Amino acid sequence: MEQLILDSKTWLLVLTGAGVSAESGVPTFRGMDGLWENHPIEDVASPQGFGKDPTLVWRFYSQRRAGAAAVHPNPGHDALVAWERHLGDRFLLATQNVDGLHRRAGSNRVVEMHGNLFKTRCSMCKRAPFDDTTVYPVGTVPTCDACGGRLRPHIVWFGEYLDPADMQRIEDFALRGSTSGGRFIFLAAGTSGLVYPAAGIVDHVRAAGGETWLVNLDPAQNSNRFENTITGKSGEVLPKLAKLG
Ligand code: BJW
Ligand code: ZN
Repeated sequence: MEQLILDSKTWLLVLTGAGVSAESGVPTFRGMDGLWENHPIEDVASPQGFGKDPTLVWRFYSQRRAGAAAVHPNPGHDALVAWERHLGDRFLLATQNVDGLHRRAGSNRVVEMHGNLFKTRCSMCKRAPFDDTTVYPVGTVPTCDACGGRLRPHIVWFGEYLDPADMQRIEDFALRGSTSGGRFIFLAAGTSGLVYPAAGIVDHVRAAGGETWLVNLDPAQNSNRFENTITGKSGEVLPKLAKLG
């Protein structure tokens, strides 16, 4: 297998998706054919779906909270922790995963692009998102202590904008990496390349002169836009991929 050399001139931006948590036992989205209990994912992960049936949406997220709380990081998560320790501020992890497993593994320089399963916020007032591990009883919708409005998961749903501060952090890192005079690498792992804006990062990196790598079990929608592709499980490939120099 080709090796990724991570030395004192390397800047590394990593993007992860559901496939990285698959070996921990977290189901992927497209692995479920984009369905949860026969509901299209867009129905339980969109503001329209929440407006129509908030109890269904809370059942989906409560079930996922319980599932994510019961699993553990895998060797793919651990490899990324080791790379961050080696590269320090020349490393950034942008994850689409909301399960919190990267932080539990020990990653610190993490941007959770699609939010966090263990945070809740009010859909009505400006109260800040708060930590919440509650698995709400089926059929209930929690309400806000401050305004009485419906609480919702702190998740970026379809049709919602990602936090501009998160996107800025990724762009700033890419700019610093690509103008550093060193080697700027983008590596995506365990993601189908279907959901934007994450799926478009590869194009921005190539335009900025970066090197691109993909580690995925199946071909991704955007595979042909990567220069290096490795087919396999992230928990097996990532621990062997890098040579720390
Ligand atoms: C393994 C493995 C192993 C398995 N090892 N690999 C431009 C073009 C077209 C559409 C759009 C566009 N810009 C925006 C859109 C609309 C939309 C979008 O992208 N739609 C597409 C479906 C076409 N995007 C948005 O709405 C985004 N918002 C936005 O852009 O705002 C601006 C805007 C406003 C108003 C209107 C329009 C635009 C927000 C997207 C938020 C996505 N949210 C979700 C659900 C919430 C999170 C949650 O509840 O968990 O996030 S969708 C779902 O997909 C989830 C994931 O984070 C995301 C990505 O999925 P991921 O991680 O890639 O997982 P899978 O399952 O798809 O793939 C897993 C892969 O792993 C597979 O390939 C396997 O082979 C592999 N694998 N085991 C390695 N062991
Ligand atoms: Zn409120």
